Amino acid sequence: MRSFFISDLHLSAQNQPVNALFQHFLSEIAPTGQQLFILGDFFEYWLGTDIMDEFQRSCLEQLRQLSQKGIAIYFLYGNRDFLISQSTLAHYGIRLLPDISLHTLAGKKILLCHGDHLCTLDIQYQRYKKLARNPLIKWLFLHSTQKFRHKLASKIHNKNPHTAEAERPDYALADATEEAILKEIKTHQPDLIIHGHTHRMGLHWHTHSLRVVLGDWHQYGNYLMLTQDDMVLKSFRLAALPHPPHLQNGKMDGKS
Ligand SMILES: [Mn+2]
Repeated sequence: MRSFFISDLHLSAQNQPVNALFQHFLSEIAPTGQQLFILGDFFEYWLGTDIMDEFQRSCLEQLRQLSQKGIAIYFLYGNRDFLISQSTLAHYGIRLLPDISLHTLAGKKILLCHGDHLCTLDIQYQRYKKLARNPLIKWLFLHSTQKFRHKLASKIHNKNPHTAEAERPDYALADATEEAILKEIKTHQPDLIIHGHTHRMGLHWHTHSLRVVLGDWHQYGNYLMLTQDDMVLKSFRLAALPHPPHLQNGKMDGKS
């Protein structure tokens, strides 16, 4: 059994380089596994099934085709695509998981989450999340006019799109805190925690639990591959893409 884990692709019709990476992943990498876990922020934003664009539809349709090849596809919400309904996902052969989701894979107890709930010092974000996930607020948003939803999305979308992540004033606050991580470990005793959201790809030991942080997709696509014998956190790029400028000064760019 080979499982793949991805997150933070932030797919949108406007971001063709990332779409090209996703196409490569879909055709060459994902079909070599049996399970694909998408750990949130698959889309840059989701404004409702009634106004999904052709690009979003084709992404979901491609996942449906992957699922028809016998690959189980799981999805958990990120902060940008939590409005996709379970029934929309099911229509495309995708199974929705709760944000803290426990699995046994490759003989290991694995905790999957998007990762935003671990960033407990990001008070402003946690306040926003509480409001945005309120069922009444969600209902009101999804039933507001398309014009209003597009307007709000473009406001969020245009918020400092080119500010390097490490230069944001709240950068230090927007990482998973040791306290929140240890709380999850104490509650669930996982061998492995896998999450995204922070865009700080890496491996971290916390006592006996290993935490894998998936990377976001820009010049590189990133995934974790897990089998009984191997665990590989890997980045790939396409030959036609220019050399990533964000590595020249040792900082990663992007936005969470
Ligand atoms: Mn996120």
